[in-house]
Amino acid sequence: MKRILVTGSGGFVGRVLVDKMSKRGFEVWGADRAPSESFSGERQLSVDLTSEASVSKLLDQSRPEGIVHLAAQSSVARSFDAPIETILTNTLPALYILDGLRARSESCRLLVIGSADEYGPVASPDTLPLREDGPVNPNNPYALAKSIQNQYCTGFSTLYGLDVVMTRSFNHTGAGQRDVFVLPSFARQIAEIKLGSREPVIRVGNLDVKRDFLDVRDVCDAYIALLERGKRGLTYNVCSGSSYGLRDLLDRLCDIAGVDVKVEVDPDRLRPADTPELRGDPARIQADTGWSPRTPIEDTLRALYESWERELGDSEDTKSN
Ligand code: A2R
Repeated sequence: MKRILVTGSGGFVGRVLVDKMSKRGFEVWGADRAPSESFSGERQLSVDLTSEASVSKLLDQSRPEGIVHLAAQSSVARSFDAPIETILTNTLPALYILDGLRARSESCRLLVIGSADEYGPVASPDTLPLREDGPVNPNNPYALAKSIQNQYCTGFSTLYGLDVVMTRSFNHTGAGQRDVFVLPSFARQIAEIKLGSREPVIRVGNLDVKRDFLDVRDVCDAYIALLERGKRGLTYNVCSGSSYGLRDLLDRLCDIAGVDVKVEVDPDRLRPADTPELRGDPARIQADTGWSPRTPIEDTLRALYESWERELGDSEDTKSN
């Protein structure tokens, strides 16, 4: 498998994945709504993946031997305000790709990215860590869409013998993630405080939740491992098996920056429904691919914080020049 199509190639994960795969000698094609700096020339295709005709053309142009389907409306918070857009964006592209592969009957492995959010609220801590064969119970529009996507990927794999592998990816972060997500939002505010452009007050949502966080670079290694060694028709947790409280991660970011802050809860940042703890069981991916995460959480937080300090510092320099 050499020629790989990455959808959502200009996004947070896509940029890291394209870089890693190119360095490992894959011929990488990228598809996204807008052109991205990671590519030059014909291997970058600007498409709206919610159009069946565009997806069909994309498959004909790139003729992939493997596809990593990342493209999505990726924000849970936004999904509450835009449920229809989220459900269409997070279901139609995979369906069109599956049907395109069915119609072409060419051998191509498809890796479809789902979410740990599909598991929904955890009824009791006894059900942790979450396993792939446990129940799903999506409680927001984003999770609902990802869960629908997982069901028809499984169905198409069985019904038509397509070579599909799915993930349920737990939280991940790192340099370059937008501040609509929780840790980049903390990192951005802390960097603003450090650079003197903000009072030492951080506005937060619910800090009493625990999440299983991975570094985006480890997540991309997991996707490559699943593309190469995942078992057809199976869903894999992409997770560390450990969870961290948001309060603890906020404290660690402040320590990295060397700032003292006051914390204020912002009601606009509280979600209508929140799951107290998400922690996955990585046994399946470890057994089938040998993958396990390698980046300590401290390194991830430092990379995230430093990327915001750099970005905000650069924009201050630009303003003052
Ligand atoms: O919406 P935009 O303009 O930011 O583009 C996003 C792109 N995308 C699409 N591309 C083509 N046709 C579409 N209909 C379409 N809808 C969205 O996918 C963006 O460039 C990319 C997603 O990047 P991020 O939002 O940065 O997501 P991230 O963190 O890279 O997540 C990758 C995957 C997603 O499936 C998440 O749901 C999952 O990992 O956690």
